[in-house]
Amino acid sequence: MFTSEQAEQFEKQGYLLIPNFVSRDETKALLQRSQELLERFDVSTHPLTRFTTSDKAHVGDDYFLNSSDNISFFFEPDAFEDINGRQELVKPKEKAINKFGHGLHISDPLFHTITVENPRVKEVVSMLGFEQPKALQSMVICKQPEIGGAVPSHQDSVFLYTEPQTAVGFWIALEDATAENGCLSFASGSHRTHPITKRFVRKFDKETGEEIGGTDFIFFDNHEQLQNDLPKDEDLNWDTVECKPGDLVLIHGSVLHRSETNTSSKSRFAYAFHVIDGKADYDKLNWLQSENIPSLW
Ligand SMILES: O=C(O)CCC(=O)C(=O)O
Ligand SMILES: [Fe+2]
Repeated sequence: MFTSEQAEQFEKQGYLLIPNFVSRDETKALLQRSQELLERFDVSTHPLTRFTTSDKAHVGDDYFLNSSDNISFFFEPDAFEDINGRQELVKPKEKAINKFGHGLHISDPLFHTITVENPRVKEVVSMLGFEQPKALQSMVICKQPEIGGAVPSHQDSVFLYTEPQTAVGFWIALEDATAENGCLSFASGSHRTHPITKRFVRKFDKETGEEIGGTDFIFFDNHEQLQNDLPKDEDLNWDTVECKPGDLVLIHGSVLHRSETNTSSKSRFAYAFHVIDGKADYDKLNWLQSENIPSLW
């Protein structure tokens, strides 16, 4: 049961830990499927391993921009080393991927069920007041041993922008997430004090209105002023949220959150998906465009 006290705590903190949201068996099955997907993925056809020219970043952009309804794999930069002027993969592929998505909930039956057909998820979105909840994106974040990169402080609505803002993240630990292996931490209450002042967008030609490939940030008029006026990350209080497999962390679209590098020997797999309300406007500037955004009811 998702109680009104939990909804209140979420509104207050901008995040909420719900222990045992997914059963032990389901969590195990999701972790096992994640490992199967990593094993099955063909590294030889991946753009970042095929292209070593200066175009690499753009190839990555296209691969990223086309990932909304399939299972695309994104490497950890530290899985590559420069060997005789070539970037070579120096980790086994299963240990080299930072995350994969963003359409697990569309293409994989197990992830589909846990996301789109999950009565507990429906209960949470209903309690949070969603009218037309839609599962916009999903990913497994691997946070690999030794090289799992940090996720710098950010607000999800910058990347999943609706008007009014409605994005909420569902982050489910598939393994223990601890301070050692880079669990999430939150600036509690920052969703109330730190408005969204920028957006991550697709690039368009100003004259023709045509999409020109790649992504960028655009900044709102209040961006600079608020950057100066609001407390900086280092002056905020960060709550470290350790999790057991199957625990859920709900993430408000405007709350500042981050995770540290994993320097430990243990991976930290998590499944995260984001829900928006279909009643809000989701425009074509958003990096993620999809014909196929599943409704939760
Ligand atoms: O798993 C992480 O380290 C970051 C996840 C995150 O920022 C999100 O799911 O919104
Ligand atoms: Fe996030």
